[in-house]
Amino acid sequence: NTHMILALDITDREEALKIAEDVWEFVDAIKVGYPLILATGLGIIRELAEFTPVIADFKVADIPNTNRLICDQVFEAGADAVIAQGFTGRDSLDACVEIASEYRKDVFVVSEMSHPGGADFMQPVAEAIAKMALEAGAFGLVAPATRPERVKKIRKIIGDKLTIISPGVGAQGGRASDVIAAGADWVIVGRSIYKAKFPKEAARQIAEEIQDEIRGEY
Ligand code: BMP
Repeated sequence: NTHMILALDITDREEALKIAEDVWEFVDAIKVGYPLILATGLGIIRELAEFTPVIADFKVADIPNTNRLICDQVFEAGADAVIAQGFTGRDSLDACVEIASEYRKDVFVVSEMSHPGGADFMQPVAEAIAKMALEAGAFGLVAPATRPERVKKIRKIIGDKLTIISPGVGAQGGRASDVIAAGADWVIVGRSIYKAKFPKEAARQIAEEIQDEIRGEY
């Protein structure tokens, strides 16, 4: 377990597969989203699933019926988990959880986003979203590595019942060890790996930083 997820926001299929092949041993999952899928098609999910589990980051944020239709497509395409927004409310989230459970797959819910604007409107509702995600039977939350103190707060609310995956490490200024110390289970890293001159080395370094932090805790 490396406690690291690769965010593969690359728009060239060959390049994306090359990076996945290069770094898969240092990550526990690959997160794909609009940039890669819109550029290369949904079929890339099955190709990447050869290397690791795939998290489909579509930030699903619609009415329950549309959420159901979206999640069906995502899981039919071979994804192991989907990311949904929480602000659309309990019924919309329930729809995602319902479809995921039919496929025996997982839902992650965004509580608050990692960019500076994520503090504008999302932060005040993040704790309510975290509680809702817990009650709805989601698998985990997406919480910001750029604000470890917020991850700590969210962890207090949800206890050990939900997994926290945390983007914002490296390019956005967060540190992997800080957010793991704050209670995240996995860090999500994109540019710091796929834009590095040597992606494998970059991945290895962050993985080591995480392992050092975890060892230090015991
Ligand atoms: P990077 O390490 O290059 O900053 O990539 C972070 C990834 O996590 C991107 O795919 C981004 O869309 C996603 N993400 C984020 O950065 N902050 C959030 O709050 C939620 C996200 O999904």
